Amino acid sequence: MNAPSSAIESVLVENRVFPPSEAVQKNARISGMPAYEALCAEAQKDYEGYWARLARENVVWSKPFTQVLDESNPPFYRWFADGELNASANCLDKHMGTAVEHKTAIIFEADDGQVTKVTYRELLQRVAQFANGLKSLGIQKGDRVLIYMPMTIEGVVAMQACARIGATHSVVFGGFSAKAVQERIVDVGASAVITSNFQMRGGKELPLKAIVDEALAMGGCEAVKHVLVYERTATACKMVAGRDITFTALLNGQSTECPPVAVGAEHPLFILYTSGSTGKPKGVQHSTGGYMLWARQTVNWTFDMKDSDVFWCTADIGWITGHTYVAYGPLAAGATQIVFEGVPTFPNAGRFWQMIERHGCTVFYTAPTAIRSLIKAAESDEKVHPKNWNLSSLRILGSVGEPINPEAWMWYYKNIGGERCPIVDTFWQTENGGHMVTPLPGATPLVPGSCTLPLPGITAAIVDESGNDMPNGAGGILVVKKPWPSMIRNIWGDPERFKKSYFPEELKGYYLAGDGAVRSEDRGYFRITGRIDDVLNVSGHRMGTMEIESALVAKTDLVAEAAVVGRPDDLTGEAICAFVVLKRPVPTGEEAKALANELRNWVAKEIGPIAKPKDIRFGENLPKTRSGKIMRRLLRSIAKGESITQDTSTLENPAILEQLAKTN
Ligand code: 6R9
Repeated sequence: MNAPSSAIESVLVENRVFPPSEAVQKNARISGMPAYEALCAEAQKDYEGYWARLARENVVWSKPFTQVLDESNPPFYRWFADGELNASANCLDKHMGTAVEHKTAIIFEADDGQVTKVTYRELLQRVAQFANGLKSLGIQKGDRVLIYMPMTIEGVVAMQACARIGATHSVVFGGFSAKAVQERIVDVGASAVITSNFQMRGGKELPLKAIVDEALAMGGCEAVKHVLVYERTATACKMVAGRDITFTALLNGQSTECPPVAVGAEHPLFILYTSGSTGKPKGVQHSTGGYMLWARQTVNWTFDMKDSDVFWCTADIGWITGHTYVAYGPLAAGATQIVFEGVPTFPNAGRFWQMIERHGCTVFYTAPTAIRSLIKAAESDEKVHPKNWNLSSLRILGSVGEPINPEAWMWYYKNIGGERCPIVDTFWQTENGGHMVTPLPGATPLVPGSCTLPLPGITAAIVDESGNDMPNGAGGILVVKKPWPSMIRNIWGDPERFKKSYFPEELKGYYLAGDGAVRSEDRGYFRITGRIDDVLNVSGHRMGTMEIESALVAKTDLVAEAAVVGRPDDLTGEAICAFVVLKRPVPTGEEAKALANELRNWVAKEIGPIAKPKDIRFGENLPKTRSGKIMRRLLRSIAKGESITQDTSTLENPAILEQLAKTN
């Protein structure tokens, strides 16, 4: 493990305090710090009793649980294990016969601006019909279904329909390559793939089904018996007879009623792949009961969701944020939400602000990287500045995915929130299931750049490498001391890696988040200082350096060796820098540019465009110790453009540093 990075630290310190607005505090579910503290005290006094209460209040159980936390086989914790429920019933059926039944569940805005709305009742019918379609193909409880879909109502329907019949879904972000799709199909053992002929992004029609075809042709996917194809656009795509079926054909004649299948609380609702510091992406396995509890509870606490709210989380369903805060949480809370197909810059960089005005959005949740790029756009073009739109409907703003720098925070606060809306800077991870450390809009005084305090019951702490508590003001490793209901249950098919990655022995059995953090001396507020492992955060997307290195060296005709590090980037948070040794002399000028581009495209093909290195530097060799270890610290300095001040005496070939620093 590297020491917590101080790279982003310099731009992250800000001491102004913004107490909760009175308007939000007045009717908030958690109103004022004493209310927050009372919940923390309740959790501390009777941990299991607290979670049992929340589980009863937030989840509809078809069979009530009698056990709360089962710690008999750590770290394989089980929650509410003898209880039974259905996640889809908790999002849809439970609203039938209530005021929510005919309320708008989803306001869908397509890439081209066309709007479609569905009520909770209609959504339930569509989910049930789709679930019947899945059943007609023989898909059933326990099967794994891979979903590779654009942001659409149909994407949410596909996830909910799997949940309804007890099939475990694994959603793959539409920006991942055929190779990445194939690896996930194989690892998860999918028997069906749900996809779309094309997706529309920024006015362009991009293929999805063709990528699935390519993935399936790579081999190892023999278990896939069905490919279900949503006809998003009128353009035809290749269909394989006997394997592929369109949504229209699948749904034809299917009933809009389908009883939800009750599953045990520990039944895997989904598996979502995320990058780790070593090896292939990890299939993060989540439960049904504990996950649903926290999805709903955090929507109600962090976003203080009210009946009248119009919620918009801009995350794609291919990421955890799109699972918890698009596909499940808002529906379980009975909220009206916006689902957006397109990109924030099409037809121009005012799209988000225009949509907030158009739909009367009240709670807006996005990533710092989007905010930073929209600041840049607004500063260079008056026409897309948010002041051109009426954003007075907003009452709460949220941030997720990476640290938000105080400058971006202040701009968001002033220009989007009109200095009226609290910003909830929510820290959490794929493995956490839902928010962990975050302000509560009606309670927590805000400090820009700080995710403030753990939610009640979340035992987040900062420790040293032996698991000892660090005092406020001293940085350390972020851990969670006690298991919590929505935590990761396993790495799919790899329990050993699960134990090693998240519960290293030296940390006393605590959950290791993989981030460095520090608590402020005055308030004990948490500030995340960045990953302490070899995971990069590029535009809020997690990328393993090893993953990108393996992709580069897989280009065996060209690449001999590669090392990948991150460097700070104003727009994307971190940028990917690759140092590459070719199987030919070090190129310069146009040749170097052409080869760098070839390698970027190669990485896009191996993993996806989000993994393309921004910088590629060529050298004869990499800086290594005499024992052959690549000195990444030095590479990080070179990537940042710093002069090397570290001790280089253990280097095998110090001259290489100069060469790498020169080429770009
Ligand atoms: C939800 C999500 C998790 C990593 C995490 C951390 C970073 C997320 C953050 C944040 C600072 C925040 N991260 N939220 N850092 N402040 N509010 O993003 O999950 O894709 O798994 O990424 O993102 O480094 O470890 P995931």
